[in-house]
Amino acid sequence: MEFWRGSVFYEIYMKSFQDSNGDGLGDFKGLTSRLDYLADLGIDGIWLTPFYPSQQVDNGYDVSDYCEINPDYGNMTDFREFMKAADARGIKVIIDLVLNHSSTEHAWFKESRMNKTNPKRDYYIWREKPNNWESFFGGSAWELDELTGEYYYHSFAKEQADLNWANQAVQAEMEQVLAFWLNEGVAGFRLDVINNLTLVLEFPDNPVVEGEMEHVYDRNQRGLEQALEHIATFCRKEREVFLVGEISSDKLPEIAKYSSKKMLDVTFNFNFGSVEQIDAKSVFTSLNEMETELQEGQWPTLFFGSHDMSRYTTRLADGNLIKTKLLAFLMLTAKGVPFIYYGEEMGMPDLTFSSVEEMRDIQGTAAYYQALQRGKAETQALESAIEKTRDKARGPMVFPDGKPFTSGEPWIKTASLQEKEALSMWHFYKELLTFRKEQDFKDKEYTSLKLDGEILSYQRGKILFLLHFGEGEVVYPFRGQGRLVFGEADMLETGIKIGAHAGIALRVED
Ligand code: TEU
Repeated sequence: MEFWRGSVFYEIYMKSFQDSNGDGLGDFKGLTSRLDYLADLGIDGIWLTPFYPSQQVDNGYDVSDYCEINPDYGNMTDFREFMKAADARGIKVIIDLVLNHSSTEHAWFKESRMNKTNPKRDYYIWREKPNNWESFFGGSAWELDELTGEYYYHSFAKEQADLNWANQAVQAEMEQVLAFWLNEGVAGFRLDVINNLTLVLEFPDNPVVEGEMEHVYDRNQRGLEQALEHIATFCRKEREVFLVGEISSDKLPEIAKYSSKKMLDVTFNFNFGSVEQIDAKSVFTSLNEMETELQEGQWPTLFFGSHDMSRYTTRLADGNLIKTKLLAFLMLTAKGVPFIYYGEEMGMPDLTFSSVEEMRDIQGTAAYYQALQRGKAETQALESAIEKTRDKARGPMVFPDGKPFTSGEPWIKTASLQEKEALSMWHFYKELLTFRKEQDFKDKEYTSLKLDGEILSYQRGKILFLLHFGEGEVVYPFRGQGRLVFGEADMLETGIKIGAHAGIALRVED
């Protein structure tokens, strides 16, 4: 079995995990000092957000050198020590790679913009005239560069110029980048917005329906499969390499196309990540969809949060840690590859904001200034910035041994998040991860997947999972022979009595 199929990954947002030198930014030395914490928690792999030199216009997703370490985070020696220490603890490391665009501060772009005949001109996408394509952060995706009087394409911020993947020279450069990090021992890559790689090179305008642009010609284009096959074949020349694709879509058929033995191992399934509400029925529908839309061997990802979205305890559980625990139980027991977002295990909620000065993320600040430009009042502009800012999920990590509980760090949203609750969350994650390790369901398909009222149930191997999404107690009419192996419930003559928002596991006999 491929190592990733039974693994639990843990996403670390570089800036906010652990600082070692008091400059207020996380770094590799800090991270290394926390590996024991992560090993003890019981995760198998780490996904690191970009740590390369960068202007930090989009938190490092604007890379200015693909084969170096941002000095804020340390140096290559620190990175190697981190890798060695992770390896010694059996923790695999996958790194975030931004193949779609680079920073405009990258040497390639600096050369590219010099003149129209520069050998690096075609590393990027230059046009005499823009079309109507919009950038993800708002406004035109084309920026006029005075130097040559042409426009370059940027599907994100104007400081993130899209690389021209149709150019073989760009592919060859990126192969060297992949080889560099593989040689450093990374177990795989999280490939950022990988579905933006290919474009319709005639650049037709995208249709606009009711004021909203439909991304018909700038995403998921022909040639993407070949590009991914090419990357995958290159990476897997010598060993197994885990490839996770970020395809910005919550539509399974769309993302499933790109996961196969020849392409990506898994593609992020944004379903749970983008929903605003969750209940037994919607989870049942989603899990069923994963069963019907994915072919044999295709494995879904399971996550509720990331650096791009509101934290799930706030978004889906109103900060109620009992409900949050049920979702954690789902993420770590359903079929798929779970990705824990740092701090979830402490029940960290979203940060709150009262002014745009407190924000760093371009998605929030851009929304603010664009609203003002459209003539909105300051309060409305702030509202939209608060809605959009991804900083809400990027607060400093609080460890169980940390002091912030007494000093009231800004990430503590309400007084109701007490040390006791956070620690109980942490214990829960640890127990669940230990349970996962001990039992043999991780690589198993579902032998049943059912919904009975507010109870979702699935069986994998010999373990039957019951997840109760409702209030109050219910009795689930279980008649077989079973032993409770996780969670709390009363085994009655008539069935199993389960409390509100509880998840339990039974080992059943044939
Ligand atoms: O995100 C790409 C992206 O479009 C996501 O924002 C996605 O659409 C959203 O999460 C779905 O809900 C990646 C990085 O994760 C993000 O932080 C960067 O800003 C972006 O690429 C540009 O590199």
